[in-house]
Amino acid sequence: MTAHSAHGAYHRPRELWVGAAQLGPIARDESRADVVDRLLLLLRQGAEYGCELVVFPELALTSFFPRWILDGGGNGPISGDTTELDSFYEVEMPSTSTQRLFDEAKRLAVGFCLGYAELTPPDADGVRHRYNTYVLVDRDGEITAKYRKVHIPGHEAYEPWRQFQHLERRYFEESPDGFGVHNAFGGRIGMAICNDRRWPETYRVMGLQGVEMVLIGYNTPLNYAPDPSQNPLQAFHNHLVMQAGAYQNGTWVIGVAKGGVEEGVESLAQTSIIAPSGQIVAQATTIGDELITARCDLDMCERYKKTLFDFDRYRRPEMYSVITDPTTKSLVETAARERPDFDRHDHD
Ligand code: CDT
Repeated sequence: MTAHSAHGAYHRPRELWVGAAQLGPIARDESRADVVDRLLLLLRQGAEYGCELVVFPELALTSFFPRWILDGGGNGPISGDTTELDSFYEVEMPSTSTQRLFDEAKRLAVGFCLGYAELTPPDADGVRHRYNTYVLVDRDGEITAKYRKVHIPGHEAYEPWRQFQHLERRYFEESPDGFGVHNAFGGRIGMAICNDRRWPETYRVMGLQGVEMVLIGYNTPLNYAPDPSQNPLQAFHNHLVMQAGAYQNGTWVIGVAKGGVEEGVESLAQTSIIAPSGQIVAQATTIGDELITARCDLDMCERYKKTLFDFDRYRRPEMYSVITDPTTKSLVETAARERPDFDRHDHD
C-alpha cells in the first residue's frame, strides 16, 4: 500500500499488523502447560491473520495471585514459607514451560509481548527481587526488551474487610528501570502494565522518547473496594486514560485485558487497539480468550507529533518542574488546609 505525502511524493507507510490477545480467566490450579496451550492458539490465530506482533495481558501465565495472602502474612515484608507464593513466579524466561511459545514465535515469525511474575536470581547482596514484568519477543523468538511495572497499586498487608485482596504492593517491587522505548517491529515500541495506564506520566515519558506504540496488559477488578462508586465507571476510565494517552502523545496504544470472572472476581475485558487520533479501531466483544487485530500505520503518529503535540515547539517544561522534583510531595493536602471550610479533625 502507498500513501501520499505533503510534498506529493509517494512512500510506503510503516504498517504493523498487531494482535491484542485478550485472555479469559485463569484458574488458580490451571497448569502452566494448559495456559501456554491457550497462548499458542492465540499466537497461531495471529499468524493466520497476518499479525507480526501478538500482545498478551499482564500476568498471563497464572491466576491473578495478589488476591490471596500466600506467605506467612503480617504487616512487614514477605515472611514464612514462600513455596506456594513462589510457584506463581518465573525464575527464568524462557522457562521450560514457556519455551514452546518462543519456538512457535520463531517458526511463525510472529513476535509477542508476555506478562509474568519475575523472581530474579540473588543480587550482589543475596537478595532476590520480585517484579511484575513484560518481555517483548521479536520475530526470531528472542527477547528484545524487558519492562518492569512502575506503578504498583493495592496494599502491603492482609486487609480482612476486603472481599478479596489486592496485594501487589506486598508481592512486587517498583521498577528501578522506568519506561524505555525500543527500536523493534519497524517502530518505536514501549510497554506499560495495568495501573501504569492511569498515569499521564507513563505515556509522556515514552512520548518524549518518540514512542509510536505502547503495549499495555491489565487485570482490572470491577469491584474497587476503597471507593465502590467507581465500579460502574471502570470501563469508561479504562478507555478514557488509554485514548487520552494515545492522542496526547501521538502514539498507538494496545490495551489487553485478562477479563471475565476469575476465582470469583469479576474483571474488566474491553481489550482495544487505539490510534494516535485517540480513536478505538478494534475492540473485543467477549470477556474470554479473543484475538482482535488491526493494521497500525506507524507514520500516522507524526500527524500528531508534528502538529498539535509538537513537543519541542509547544511544551513548557520549565512550568512543570513540580511534577518531576522528587522532593515535592503532592500539594493537594496543603491546598485543602487553606480552604475556609477545612475541618482539621478530619484530616490530622
Ligand atoms: N493489576 C492492576 O494494576 N490493577 C489495578 C487495580 C487497582 S485496584 C487496587 C488497575 O489499575 O487496574
